[in-house]
Amino acid sequence: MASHNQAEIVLYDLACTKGVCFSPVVWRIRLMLNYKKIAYKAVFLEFPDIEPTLKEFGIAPHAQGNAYTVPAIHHIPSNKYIMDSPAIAAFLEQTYPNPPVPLESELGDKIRADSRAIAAIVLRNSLMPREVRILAPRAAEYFRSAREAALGPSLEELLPPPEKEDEAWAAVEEKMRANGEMMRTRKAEGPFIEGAKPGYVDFAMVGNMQCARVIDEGVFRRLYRFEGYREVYDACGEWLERKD
Ligand SMILES: N[C@@H](CCC(=O)N[C@@H](CS)C(=O)NCC(=O)O)C(=O)O
Repeated sequence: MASHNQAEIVLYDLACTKGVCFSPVVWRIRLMLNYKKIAYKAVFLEFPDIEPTLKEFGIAPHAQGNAYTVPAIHHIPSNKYIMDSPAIAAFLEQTYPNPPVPLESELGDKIRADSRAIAAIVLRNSLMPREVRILAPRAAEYFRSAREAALGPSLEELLPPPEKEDEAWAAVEEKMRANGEMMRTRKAEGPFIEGAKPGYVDFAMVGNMQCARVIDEGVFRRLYRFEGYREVYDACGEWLERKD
């Protein structure tokens, strides 16, 4: 792996008190950087510092939603700043085409859409109230007020008591199993969604799992126990090693 000193890319990441990457969206890009062995260094930003930092670079805000988000990158050789994971992924694929990371997958899109439809709420309720516990005080305050304003209940109210949380996961069990099985469609060719080689969709699914893992090992295990989820996660293990 190329050293941090010769970085061609500065990756703007989301800080947590564990000092490692945990944002699911940043993980997609990290997995791509690690897989392609691109030399990069990461700068961790606390939630309230994302906007002022990225604005200062002259990056145009998003038209909708939060104006500034991570991941963002500075590509040093071309002096380009890019925000938004799809734009960053497309840039990396064009600039560093080997090894290739296919950005499109019809099968993968179906798996991701189904996974969101099945588990988004249960996963959110398990993760969001725990996420606040790994943020530094200023970031935790920002996160809490933004999320509570958007959702209504307090973060603590979102987290069900243990038996209710088990029930909520049990209610999506069958559908999650079928979703995981779909990830094994090309198992004869290899462990990834499209078979032998990873694509962006594998990195998106594994990024979500790694986010869960950093926040709470127990929530991660609720995903990892499904066949398909487990194989893809394990097959990406090498590119999950660098987290800082
Ligand atoms: N569409 C963006 C979404 C990225 C995103 O939502 N990032 C979160 C961190 S996981 C963020 O930066 N939030 C800023 C905030 O909440 O103010 C992408 O794909 O890059």
